[in-house]
Amino acid sequence: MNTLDDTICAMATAAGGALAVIRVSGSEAFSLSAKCWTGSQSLPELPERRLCLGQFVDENGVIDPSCIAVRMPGPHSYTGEDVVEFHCHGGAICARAVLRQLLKCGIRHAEPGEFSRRAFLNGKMDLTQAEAVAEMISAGSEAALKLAGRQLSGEIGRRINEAEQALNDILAEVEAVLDFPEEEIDFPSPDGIIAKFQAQIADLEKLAATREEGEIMRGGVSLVIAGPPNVGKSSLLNRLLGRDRAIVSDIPGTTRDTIEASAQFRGVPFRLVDTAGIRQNSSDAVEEDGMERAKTAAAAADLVIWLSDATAPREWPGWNVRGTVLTVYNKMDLCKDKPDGLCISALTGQGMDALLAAMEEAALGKCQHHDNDIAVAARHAVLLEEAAEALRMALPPLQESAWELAAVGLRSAIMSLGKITGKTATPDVLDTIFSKFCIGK
Ligand SMILES: Nc1nc2c(ncn2[C@@H]2O[C@H](COP(=O)(O)OP(=O)(O)OP(=O)(O)O)[C@@H](O)[C@H]2O)c(=O)[nH]1
Ligand SMILES: [Mg+2]
Repeated sequence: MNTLDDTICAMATAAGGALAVIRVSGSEAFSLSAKCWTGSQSLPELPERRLCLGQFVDENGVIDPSCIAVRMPGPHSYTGEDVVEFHCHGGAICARAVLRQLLKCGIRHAEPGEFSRRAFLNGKMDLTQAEAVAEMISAGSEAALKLAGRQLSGEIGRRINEAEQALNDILAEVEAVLDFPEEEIDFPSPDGIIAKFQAQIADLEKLAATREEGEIMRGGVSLVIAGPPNVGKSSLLNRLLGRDRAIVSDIPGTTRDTIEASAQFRGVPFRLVDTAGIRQNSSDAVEEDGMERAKTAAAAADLVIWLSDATAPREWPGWNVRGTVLTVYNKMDLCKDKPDGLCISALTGQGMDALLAAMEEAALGKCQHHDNDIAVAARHAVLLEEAAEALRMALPPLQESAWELAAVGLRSAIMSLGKITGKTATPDVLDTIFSKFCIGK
C-alpha cells in the first residue's frame, strides 16, 4: 500500500533527451538522496533552490561526474514536501542508472500523477489545477494549451469558489429562519430567496455550457468533406493540410475509405475527414461501403463541407446530421458563371480565405458561451449541472416556505461544487483523475 509518508522518485523528462531531470519528494528526500550525490557541501546543507554542481555516485564510484542537484525544502515546492531534483546527462543509460540508484537507497518509484496528487493533498493546488497540469502536457493545440494555462492559474477554481461562497451566504439566511423560527428577526421572503436561487442556477448553467467550447478546443472540431465523386474532396483535404495526404486523380471513385488528418486553422484545432464520393446506383460493394462510411462520418461530425463541382452544382442531399453543413463549390477556376455561394478552387487556392473564415465561424458559433476564455471540462460540467439541479428541485418547496428543503438543496449543491475543486472529492475520484497522469508529474 502506497502511503503519503513514503519518499518517492521518478524521471520527470522523456527518455532520450540531452538532459534528464529526476525528482525526489518526501520527508526523507534529503537524507536518502544525500547518499547518492557529492558536492562542495552535502546535499542536506545545499542552499535552497539553487543549482549546485556535483557528482552522482553509487557504492562503486561515479555514475555522472557532472550532475546538478536542486534542494527545495517544503512547503515551498511543487508537492509541498521536501523535494530534490537531479539534472543529469540524458540518453538511455545515465538517467536510468541514476534512478536505479535512488531506488536502491530506499526511495519508492512514484505512481502516475503521484507528485501532483501530493501537491493537491498538501493544498498547493485545487483539483481543477491538478487536472490542468495533465492537460498542459497532453494539449494537442495552442488553443488547448491556453485553456489549460488559465485553468492552471486557478481561474476555474476561483469561479467555483465564488459560486460556493454565494450559496453559503444564502444557506446562512435560510438557516437563520430554521434556527430562530420564533424570534422577532427580519426573515427573508421566499420570493427574495427564490430570486437568489434562480440567479445562482443561471450562473451555474452558464459555466456548465462552456463545456462545449472546452471540448472543441481540447478535442478539435470534426470536419467531414463529403460530396459526389471527382469534385475535388481529396484535393481540398490536401490544400487544407498543405501536403499530399490523400490520392488525387481524375478517375471518379479514387477515395474508397475515410481518410483522417489533424490541422489547426486560426488557432482552432480541426480533425479533418475526407470521404468516398457519393453517387446513385453503384454496383460496386466496396464503393457502397465507402459511401456508407461517408454518411456515418458526416452524421457524427461537428461540421460537414458538402462539396460539389461549380460547373455542375449538386444540392446537399439533406442527410440527417448533428453538425453544421457548409455548401461549397469547387473548381471555380473552370467556371465562367459561378453559382451563388462559397466558391473555391482546391487547385489554385482561390477562395480558401473565405472558406477558412466560414469554417472558423461555424466552429466557434458552437461556442456561444464564450466566457473570458474559461471552458470547463466534462467532469466539471456534470457537477455544475448537478448543483443547478439540486437548487432547481428546491424551488417548488421554497414557494411553500419549506425552508428545510431549501437548505437540503443548497447543501447538496455546495457538495457538488466541492467535488469540482476537490474539497469533497473521494479517494476513488482522485484515483481516477491522477491515474491518467504520466509518471513523474
Ligand atoms: N480545375 C480544377 N481541377 C480540380 C480542382 N480540384 C480538384 N481538381 C481535379 O479534379 C480531379 C478529382 O480530384 P479529387 O481531389 O481526386 O476528387 P475527389 O472528390 O476526391 O474524388 P473521389 O475520391 O473520386 O470521390 C483531379 O484531377 C483534380 O486534380 C480545382 O479546383 N480545379
Ligand atoms: Mg477523393
